[in-house]
Amino acid sequence: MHYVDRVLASLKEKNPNEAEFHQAATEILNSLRPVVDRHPEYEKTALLERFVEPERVILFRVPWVDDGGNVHVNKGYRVQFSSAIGPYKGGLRFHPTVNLSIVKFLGLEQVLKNSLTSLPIGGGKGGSDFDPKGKSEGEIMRFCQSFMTELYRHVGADTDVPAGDIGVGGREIGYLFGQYKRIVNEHVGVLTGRGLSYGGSLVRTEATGYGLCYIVEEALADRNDGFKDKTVVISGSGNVAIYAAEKAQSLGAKVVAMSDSNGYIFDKSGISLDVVKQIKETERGRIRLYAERVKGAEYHDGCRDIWSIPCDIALPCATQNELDLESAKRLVQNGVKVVGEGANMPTTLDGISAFLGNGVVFLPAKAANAGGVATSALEMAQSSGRLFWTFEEVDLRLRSIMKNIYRNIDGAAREYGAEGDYVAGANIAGFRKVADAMLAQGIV
Ligand code: NDP
Ligand code: 2IT
Repeated sequence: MHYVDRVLASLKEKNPNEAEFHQAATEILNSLRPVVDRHPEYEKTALLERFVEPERVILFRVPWVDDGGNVHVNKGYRVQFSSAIGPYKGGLRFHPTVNLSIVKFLGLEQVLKNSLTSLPIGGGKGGSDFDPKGKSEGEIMRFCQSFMTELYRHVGADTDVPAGDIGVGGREIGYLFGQYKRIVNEHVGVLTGRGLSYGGSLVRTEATGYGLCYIVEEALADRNDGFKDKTVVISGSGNVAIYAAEKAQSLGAKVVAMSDSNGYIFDKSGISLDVVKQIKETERGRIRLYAERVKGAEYHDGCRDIWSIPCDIALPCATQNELDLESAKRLVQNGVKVVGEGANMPTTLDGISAFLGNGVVFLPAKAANAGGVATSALEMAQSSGRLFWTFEEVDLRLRSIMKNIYRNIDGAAREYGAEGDYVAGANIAGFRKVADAMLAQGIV
């Protein structure tokens, strides 16, 4: 049996009922077959077995009291996956679906993503099955304080630096940071995505969505094309989706659809992003309201059919496995040219095969959404240097990081005879640096 197949079989046996983790590991390890064949030292040092096993998994209780005086208990998670190339780094997700499988798949993806940024950050991920929807400000604050009252002992500016993800934005990072500072008595860069008044970086809010458009732009430029006059469909209407839409529009594209977990809006004359921002960022309301406010716009229940809208560029920016084989086939039939993953693992494995098999330019999450964490690393650099860079400076760095990622994944794919297969390219390019660091550091 091939080394990769043995590692995968053992991973599934030792971690049953972790479907998302199996999915991420299968995609990654399958890409690494030719790399492992060239490097027998990996098998000798059980490098793949160590690579897929988190260094540390922390599970904890998060008790909190709601406004009515009722006591609730949620689960808290932090998976410190790999510190081979830097301190653990990765977001926190608050969503009722969060479980160990999801946190582990996100953590494994993060290890390779962070490597691709070329910055010195290891990989981790965390979160809770807490549902922020419908909670009051006070409830959100008390939950964040309780979460950090346990987490603080496991994190630190040079140890593990969490950030936002689904359900965790600037508001939550503020409450988490306030509690950390109160307990530890240190004003340090222990979280990224902080507000600009207390150590945050310009562009961090926009970074994931902007970075996604920068790498798509690079892939298009490589084919003598660009965003201008392209029709774009973006799923989600959270942090990543909103700033992907903003950048796509500023590069001359027309964004015609966005969604949330209830349904999607279609506006053939182009989405008015101010209205989306007002609904989502200010009111924390549902995307359905858009169609009530903008003439000519349609709302449809159910988010999956967003992929039936014809477009040149599809940017899934909501959640894992939101784009399956059937949706991929519809996009292909409707002539999609580029798919850029803003969310983590939004496309199922058979969906990815459909894109690759039909000549669609497919930019996988660990490369395409790396702009967020890359800008987090720039926030860390500014924190330790006691510096504050301008918007233009951070944006320029982000752009050059995304260009560099594109060149690296394109180059790695070519080197291994898989030209244009950026899934292989991203997995190989990300893995190489982690593997080198692991080999150099001995059996740890
Ligand atoms: P937000 O919480 O800001 O927004 C999430 C969006 O996705 C919302 O529109 C939400 O709809 C929708 N969504 C969430 N869960 C589901 C679901 N189960 N089915 C359908 N829609 C859903 O999160 P972000 O924008 O930060 O994150 C979006 C994706 O991008 C995630 O996969 C995240 O891991 C990834 N990502 C985020 C980065 C960041 O910097 N924030 C960096 C890199 C990747 P609703 O409001 O109805 O729940
Ligand atoms: O998935 C991701 O890369 C994030 N949620 C951002 C992580 C970070 O540390 O900025």
